[in-house]
Amino acid sequence: MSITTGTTTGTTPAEVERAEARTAHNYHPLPVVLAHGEGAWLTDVDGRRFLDLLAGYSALNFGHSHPRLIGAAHAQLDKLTLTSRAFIHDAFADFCAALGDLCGKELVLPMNTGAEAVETAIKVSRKWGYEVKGVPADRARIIVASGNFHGRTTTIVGFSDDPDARDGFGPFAPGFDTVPYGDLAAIEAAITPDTVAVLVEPIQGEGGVVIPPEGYLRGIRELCSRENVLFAADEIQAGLGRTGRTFACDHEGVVPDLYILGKALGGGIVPVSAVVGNRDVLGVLKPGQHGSTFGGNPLACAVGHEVVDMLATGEFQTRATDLGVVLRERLDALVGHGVVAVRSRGLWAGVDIDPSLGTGRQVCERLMARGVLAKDTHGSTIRLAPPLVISDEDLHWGIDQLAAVLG
Ligand code: IF1
Repeated sequence: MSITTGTTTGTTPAEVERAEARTAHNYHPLPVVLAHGEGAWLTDVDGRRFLDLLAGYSALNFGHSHPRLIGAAHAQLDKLTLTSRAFIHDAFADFCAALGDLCGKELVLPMNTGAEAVETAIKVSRKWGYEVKGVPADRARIIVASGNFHGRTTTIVGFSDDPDARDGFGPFAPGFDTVPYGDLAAIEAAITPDTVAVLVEPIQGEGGVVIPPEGYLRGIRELCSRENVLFAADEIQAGLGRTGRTFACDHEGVVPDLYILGKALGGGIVPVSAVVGNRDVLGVLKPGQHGSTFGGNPLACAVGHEVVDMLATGEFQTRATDLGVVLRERLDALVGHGVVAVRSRGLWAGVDIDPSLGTGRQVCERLMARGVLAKDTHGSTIRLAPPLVISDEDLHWGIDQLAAVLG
């Protein structure tokens, strides 16, 4: 493959230091300063090319600068970019109808970031609990799973069990009960008359692409239906084609009461998130009770609608399924050769590296030197999530680089 890839440890130190001189150090980025992206490939300020195996934590499912998405953004940029929800604009109804139809639901509540959508789902679930289920005021409880990642607001980190995400940010909001992920009996045992929702990722991303036992999602669905509890599925990272289906819940034929969406819904261009459900749940919100300055803005709706149209054909889901077989076969072949365990669904894999070979971060640094960008989760686990537009050839080349750094 005649490409110039990252053959050193990254961009010149001066560029890196300049980038970091004026920012809070809430990240420890790899020493690379990117300047251009197209498809599955990125180019840094020195012209070095990198294969992107992170895809913005699944916000770039359609790759960098997808022509359909860039086109939709350009067309809207020249028309109207923001009105606030004090008024309606001509891209709003079509986006909400298209997204609602994709989910098979009646109503869409558009927000911007994933955390805002999760917070919205928490507020709606509580309000539904008080006004529909009849839970006494301020008694609502929501069941969450250990190992969760749902965002960085103080409500959300308050029910995180990751010390880095949680410590030092208290006091936290009450009303959350944590149970082991994948354990249906634990959910059943945790449900009380005050429980208004079960909030889980259908596959845990930051936990290291943790796939629950077959039947877990169906079990949650049945439990929630039986106990009059809402099933809120955080599909922000797992959804929108990543696992080979439109939604990760589709693998078990499960429809949650609330879809919580984000990341790829914005096409890798603008933050677009949403909570999607039926009127009997989202209808509890009345004017003035929830909102957002940018939620549902014209640019977001134009890009989000194009994303929905791109997902409607199923081509990206099929692509993630077919290339996911290649990804899994190649990774399985590395077990015993530097890889301890592999978890994957579609084009999304958690790879546990033999700790004796280094940390996940160290492996990612070695990958960067060979022209591949990826991100560790915790310890010696790396997550691989290429854009769904990656070619078969590039996917093989990327895994070849992983095999080489482990060899
Ligand atoms: C960071 C992690 C991934 C998410 C799920 C909600 C959100 C996220 C399942 C919130 C966001 C991002 C956040 C970003 C890194 C990344 C991440 F490492 F933090 F945990 F992907 F796994 N639900 N995940 O994955 O969405 O508000 O960010 O739009 O905070 O470092 P957001």
